[in-house]
Amino acid sequence: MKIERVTGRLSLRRTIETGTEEQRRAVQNIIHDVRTHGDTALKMYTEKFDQVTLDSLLVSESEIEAAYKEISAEMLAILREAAANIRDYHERQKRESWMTTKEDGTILGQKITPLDAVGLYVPGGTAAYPSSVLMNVIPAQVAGVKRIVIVSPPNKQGTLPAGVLVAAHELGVKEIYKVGGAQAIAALAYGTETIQPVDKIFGPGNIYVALAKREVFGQVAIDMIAGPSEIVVLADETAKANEIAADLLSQAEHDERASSILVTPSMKLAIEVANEVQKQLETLPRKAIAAASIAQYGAIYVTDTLEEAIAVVNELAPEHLEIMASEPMHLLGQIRHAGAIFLGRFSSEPVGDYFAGPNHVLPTNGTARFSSGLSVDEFVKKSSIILYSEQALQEHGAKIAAFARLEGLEAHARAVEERFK
Ligand code: HSO
Ligand code: ZN
Repeated sequence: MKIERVTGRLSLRRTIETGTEEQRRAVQNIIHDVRTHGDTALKMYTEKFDQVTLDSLLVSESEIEAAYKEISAEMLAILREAAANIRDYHERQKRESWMTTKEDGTILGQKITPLDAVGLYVPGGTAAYPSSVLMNVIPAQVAGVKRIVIVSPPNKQGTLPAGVLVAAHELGVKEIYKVGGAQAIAALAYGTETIQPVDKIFGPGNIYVALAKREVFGQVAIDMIAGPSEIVVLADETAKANEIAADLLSQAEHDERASSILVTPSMKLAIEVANEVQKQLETLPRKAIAAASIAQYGAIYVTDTLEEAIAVVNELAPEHLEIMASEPMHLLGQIRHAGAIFLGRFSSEPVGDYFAGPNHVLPTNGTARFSSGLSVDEFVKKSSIILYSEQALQEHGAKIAAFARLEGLEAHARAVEERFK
């Protein structure tokens, strides 16, 4: 891992994949086909891209049963405990509707309503994470969303990974469709004979999925466009090199484009961590991915002081920040930009990926400067409430009419005055 002394400005920002003109056109064609041919188009594209012919897009009872046979009782108990922790944490995010009354009888308020229907895209292959099913479905349920739909590309056997099916079934998700890619996003946005449209689409996917989400935005809402995972470790000389290296590699194994960075004022620690990363890499099953990620997007930044290291962290605005210093809680106040903050050596990042309770869908690419992780808020909307009393309108009506005439909107002014003719 390269060690650099840093002084100036830094940025984690990798270029966001925007796709080629050809890819955009392909996605537009797929969406058009799904809109005009519905299920027929979905099955045709599933044959073409996933090389499997399906009778039914909907996951059947017997597939769920088969999935349960693949998951041990111990694993099921772990999944349930994680789900309970995640539910507990998100319950605290729930916001209540509110109303306030003034002396003249005016009532103002804000009504919180869950979205009616949401869709979750679960990517195929090794990125089909059961933990992400929990992280997306649970906040939706806590918000009160009634209809939750999962879509995911089928494997060659025409089914979905057991872990994904069990996680979804545990949460009571009934609609799980075996369809992926841009065609799945089109189905969620516009609907087909089998799949009723939803109001908002969540979840990561490949470039075609990302482009399709961008394409249907407006017809439906979409969540953030998530980039590859990132971890920044802020450490002082008291931290342990082997633990830091292990945590850096935990995110490096996600993706060749994942980014793992250590920021420290200690050159001694920097050298130790660089050696440890090399050593630990050797025995990782996903060594090729992790090594590529470390080579391209890994870094160790050495600063003169801990204060400067904190400044670098804020500059990077990472998805995950681990603070491994003697008094991590004392540094918390100085951290301004990070999706999730892990304090102390026993809060290894995977604790948050799977189990602690906070969401693992977090802002990447420096977007922690202005956005937050997935929460219950993303599954509700707010309606404002206005009730003016006769007394209130009498007192303020003329001002409202005057304001309307300033904008040249006579009908607005008269609407208010009509009450007092
Ligand atoms: N670290 C990922 C989430 C995840 N990790 C899922 C393991 N499974 C999000 O940044
Ligand atoms: Zn992870």
